[in-house]
Amino acid sequence: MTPAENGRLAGIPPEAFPAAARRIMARCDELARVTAGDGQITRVYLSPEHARVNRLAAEWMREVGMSTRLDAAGNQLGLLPAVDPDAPVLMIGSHLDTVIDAGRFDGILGVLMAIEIVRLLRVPGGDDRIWYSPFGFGIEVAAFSDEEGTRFGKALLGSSAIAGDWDDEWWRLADADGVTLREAYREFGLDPGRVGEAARTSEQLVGYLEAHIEQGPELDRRGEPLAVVSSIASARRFQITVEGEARHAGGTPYDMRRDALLGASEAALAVERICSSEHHIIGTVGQLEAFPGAVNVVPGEARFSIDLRGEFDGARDAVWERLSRDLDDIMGRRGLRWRPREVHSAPAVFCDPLLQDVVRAGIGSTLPSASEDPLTLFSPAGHDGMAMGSVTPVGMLFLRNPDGISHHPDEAVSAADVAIGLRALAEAVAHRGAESGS
Ligand code: HGY
Ligand code: MN
Ligand code: MN
Repeated sequence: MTPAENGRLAGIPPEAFPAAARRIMARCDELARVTAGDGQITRVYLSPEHARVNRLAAEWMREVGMSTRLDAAGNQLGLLPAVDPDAPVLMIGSHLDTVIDAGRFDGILGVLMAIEIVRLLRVPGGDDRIWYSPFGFGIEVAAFSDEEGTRFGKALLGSSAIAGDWDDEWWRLADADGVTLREAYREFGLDPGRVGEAARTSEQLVGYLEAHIEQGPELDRRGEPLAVVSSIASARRFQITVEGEARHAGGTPYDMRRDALLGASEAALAVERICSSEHHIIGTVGQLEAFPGAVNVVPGEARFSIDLRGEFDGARDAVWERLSRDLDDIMGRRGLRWRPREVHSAPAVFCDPLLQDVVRAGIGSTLPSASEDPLTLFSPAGHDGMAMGSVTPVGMLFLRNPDGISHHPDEAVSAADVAIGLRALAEAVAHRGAESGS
């Protein structure tokens, strides 16, 4: 029997799932040690740590029989081919980069689960040392190089390159040390002129599937381990500069002050007030700096970020218009000037109905009763599927994240949930295989 028989898993012993989950948990710990931060997990695009985790992921991909390559955008890829060498691939994966002082599962879990899916589903060829996908499509594991946008502000750089949506304007983006994206490519050993070679066509892909921790509390609150994702929020990110006047902190009366930090602070409160009053709109000010940054000087300049998300692009953009008008009022009243610079924009992505169905069937196979309906959730968190959605159908599986804490060292997932998640994901892939007639 092959794992694909009747679109259901067969011949996979039940203990294979917890064993794979234990391996994943140990590898999440191993990857957590590859960091630029002292006692923190911080791993950004095109850094020495990025190169090290790519090498580890490649080693683990080869161990389960995949051929590996680093693509032109620094994404680490592994291929389990179909018997037909011209067959398209189902891409499964997530990202290996992190935010600053991150948890150990965001992105990483999805890459490691994809590698275990290959181990669970692969079938031997005539020669026992060669492994194949049992389906009419190959399985390609993607360890995306940049999803978070931590280093250059613009997120989804790795998956955007694969989706063929590269914008040459991005080469001028610079990190906090002034290193441009173009320079960072060269330092990493990549050729900026060849980034287009990372692009894939719709014909080469069957779809993109990703498993990810939820990064919110819904599953934990409902006592469920898994959910199907219906859509991924649209996102825009801005860097705002506020200009006022730096003056003496003691000698300047309040009616003469043009305090840029107070304008920025009032703006941050406006972000909370406006976004929290709208359904499925979320706004966050995560960075705020005052200049010149002296204890006895009224801040003459302030810079802050706005991360704005929404279930629908139109509603998100309407909130940005409303926020802009509010900022005009706040700054005008305080004698300040402000200007926004948009550093990231990605549309909402709706998960493909067929891939939602196969993920739902996968989760269904793990439920005690066939009449239970798996939970469906919208994702306010961003994922590589936002970029991949422009080139291929996208499907996602969420795993319970206790207390919903993420982008924080306490981020967690249980080995038991990972084992259930693996079973659901393997079933989902097998169901997709059945749809392709294998
Ligand atoms: O910011 C996000 O939503 C994602 O975790 N990159
Ligand atoms: Mn993240
Ligand atoms: Mn992530």
